[in-house]
Amino acid sequence: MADQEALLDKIKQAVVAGEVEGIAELTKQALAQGIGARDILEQVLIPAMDIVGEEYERGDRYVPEMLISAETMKASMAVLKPLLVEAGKARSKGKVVIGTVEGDLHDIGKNLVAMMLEGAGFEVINLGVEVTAKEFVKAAKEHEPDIVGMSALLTTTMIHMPEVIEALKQAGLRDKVKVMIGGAPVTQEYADKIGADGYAPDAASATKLAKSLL
Ligand code: B1M
Repeated sequence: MADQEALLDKIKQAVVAGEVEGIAELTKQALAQGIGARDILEQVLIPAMDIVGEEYERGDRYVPEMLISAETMKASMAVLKPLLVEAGKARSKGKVVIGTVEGDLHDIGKNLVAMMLEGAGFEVINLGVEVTAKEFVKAAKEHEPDIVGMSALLTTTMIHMPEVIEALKQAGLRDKVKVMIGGAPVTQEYADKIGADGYAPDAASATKLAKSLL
């Protein structure tokens, strides 16, 4: 038990310090010790990114250091992904087109949401980052999803969410898809204000929300 705690702490410190090399191995060790993929994610990786964010906010860390921590988290998540996806596997529940909005490079949370949705049996088309309203509409036409999901981590980029909703309206697609949004600065109040169909604060509730929207 103490060994497991020490290992989890090592993973957390590695993410905070941005030690990409060795993180996959540490993650595999944790899994081999019987620690669940979801526990590693929720008890270690996400709190590590919170520490990184707080340090950045205090001015104790610069953007490149924030990036290297993000890369470290991604390397750990790559090991966890098959397990997280497998954990909730069921047959296709519907199709989701998801992306981070225009001007926004943050993709860890969005990828996590995509991963959890896949695990819950959704087909997910991940458009990546800095997705413009035009690109969301193009993807909605091409893939005919049940849900369009948008993520934003910046107060300066969440303002693109209503633009996407408007563009879907203009393209005559708004009635054909549900829109769900999320990301740290986004709230239920904001979702209501811009006319989104739903908001989720984290990846687990995003999956619940997606199911309920259909
Ligand atoms: Co940036 N960054 N960053 N950053 N960064 C934040 C977001 C910030 C809060 C840090 C801080 O000041 N404390 C701050 C935003 C302030 C604000 O607007 N309120 C900030 C800033 C300012 C910036 C820059 C402007 C810095 C600069 O250049 N001066 C810059 C902007 C670049 C750009 O996007 N144009 C920038 C850059 C970066 C990096 C590129 C270095 C890197 C991102 C790398 C990457 O993602 N590939 C980065 C990082 C890593 C962070 C922090 C530290 C961590 C974000 C993260 O991955 N969290 C972040 C501080 C923080 O959040 N603690 C910060 C972990 C992730 C699992 O959580 O993304 O919230 P999250 O996702 C959650 C939920 O939000 C939700 O579920 C997810 C899983 O539970 N969710 C959804 C997310 N999307 C959803 C969609 C849904 C439903 C739920 O439905 C569709």
